[in-house]
Amino acid sequence: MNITGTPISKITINDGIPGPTLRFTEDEDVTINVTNKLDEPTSIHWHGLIVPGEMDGVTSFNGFPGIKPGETFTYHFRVKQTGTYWYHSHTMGQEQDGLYGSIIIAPKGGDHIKADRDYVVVLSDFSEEESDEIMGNLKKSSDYYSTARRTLADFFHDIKTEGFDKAWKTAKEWGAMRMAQTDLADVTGYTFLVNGKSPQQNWTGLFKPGERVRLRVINASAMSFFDVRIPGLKMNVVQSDGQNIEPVKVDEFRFAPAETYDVIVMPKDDKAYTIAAEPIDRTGFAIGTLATAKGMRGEIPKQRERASLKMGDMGGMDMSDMEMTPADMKSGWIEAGTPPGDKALSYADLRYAGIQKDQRKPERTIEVHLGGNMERYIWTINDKKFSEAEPIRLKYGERVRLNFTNDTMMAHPMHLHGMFVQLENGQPAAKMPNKHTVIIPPGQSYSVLLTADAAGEWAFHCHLFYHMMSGMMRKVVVAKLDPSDVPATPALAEGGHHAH
Ligand SMILES: [Cu+2]
Repeated sequence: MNITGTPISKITINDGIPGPTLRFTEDEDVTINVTNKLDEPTSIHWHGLIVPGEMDGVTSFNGFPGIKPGETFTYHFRVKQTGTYWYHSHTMGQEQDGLYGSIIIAPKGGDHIKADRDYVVVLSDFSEEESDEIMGNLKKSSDYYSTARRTLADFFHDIKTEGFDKAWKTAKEWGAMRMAQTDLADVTGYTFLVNGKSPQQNWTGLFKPGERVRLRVINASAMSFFDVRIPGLKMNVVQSDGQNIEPVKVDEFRFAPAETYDVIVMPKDDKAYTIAAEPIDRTGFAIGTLATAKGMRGEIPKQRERASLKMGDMGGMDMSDMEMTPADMKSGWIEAGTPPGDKALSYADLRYAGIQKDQRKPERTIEVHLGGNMERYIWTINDKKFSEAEPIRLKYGERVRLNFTNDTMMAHPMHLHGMFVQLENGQPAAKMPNKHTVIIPPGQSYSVLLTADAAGEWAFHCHLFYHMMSGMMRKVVVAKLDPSDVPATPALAEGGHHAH
């Protein structure tokens, strides 16, 4: 591949980064033959698709053996849902190194979301380095990619050796908040791509003025949260993680690796509009263009201020002794730099389009603490990394709450395979949106509900790639019991979640 001017080796699917868009129709049986031409094992996971465990593509889960060099594995499953999804390797660093693509599932009998044009917008973060090198650098020093982070790592070190009070006083003496300069990303140096194209290469989607254009925006990056906007256009958000929602008009949205939003835009002028996806560490843009003719370019927006961490991002720490005004507690995470009067999408806006079938209250709550050790670059769930932890066990059919608490200063997009969760976002149970990936902001708590309606072994992990690889992952086991033990719920009786 030559994306940045330097030809380098990357992993491709059918010769492309991203791989081909897979187009399915609801209720059809699909067969996908994956031939591994690499000299290492591989896998493909269908992100957000509800498939039997052995088709989910996580090696050693549900007896899936992985795909060895030279082998072909045949995936076969029935497509039980509709919407926008994606796929990626679940083996080593292959996803960061190019092994990803998009999935579009058309509703049987036509889509009620009408559009004259329909484009996939796959965002990714491309590095000339290989994933192994990046991981090695982070293990050597978590601040490898960020000189500002040193201050923060030092601060954590001081807390350990001197206690929080003394460390905080020292930090204060440095001059207010030097650590506020710390950015919100672990890895920098990426080139951000739209459908595999750099800002210079400028992926372009054509339209005629007045047309309704559907953009299926997929964050297929390894480590990058993006603020997405199209200056001059309102975006009508119609899907979140592939699931239809009641439309919400916004000027911008922030999303994490693995999340997707479908938006409808209606460009009225005969000109070029810029799709600008800005990573939250403000180190560039993924840029694409909506234009009435090839070769046109819109204006590139000005880079926004780097979001900086504030005391509010340190919620996991005991700050009871500190003199702070409520204003100090505002989280740097939420400072997206949205212009006054503009509307940024919030999870609270998401309302399921339709009526949720399972509206039971949870039978129990499972606490999920997200933690990390920056000195060793280890990321944990309930203080354990994946290799040290027992699975989380759920009874088939039970309704549980996952209560996340983020004790770290980074946001973590938590992804569960095999089942959608419902966000407890303030909407009534009937209207809680389905998600496959949920951002837990730094220092904050967030809860979701889950109906354990898929028996099997399911990966549950942070979708920041280097966090998953360094421990922030669990196996969730849903055990099928005697049928008489399974509660009769409408959701289960009808075979799980549907988009409609
Ligand atoms: Cu994480």
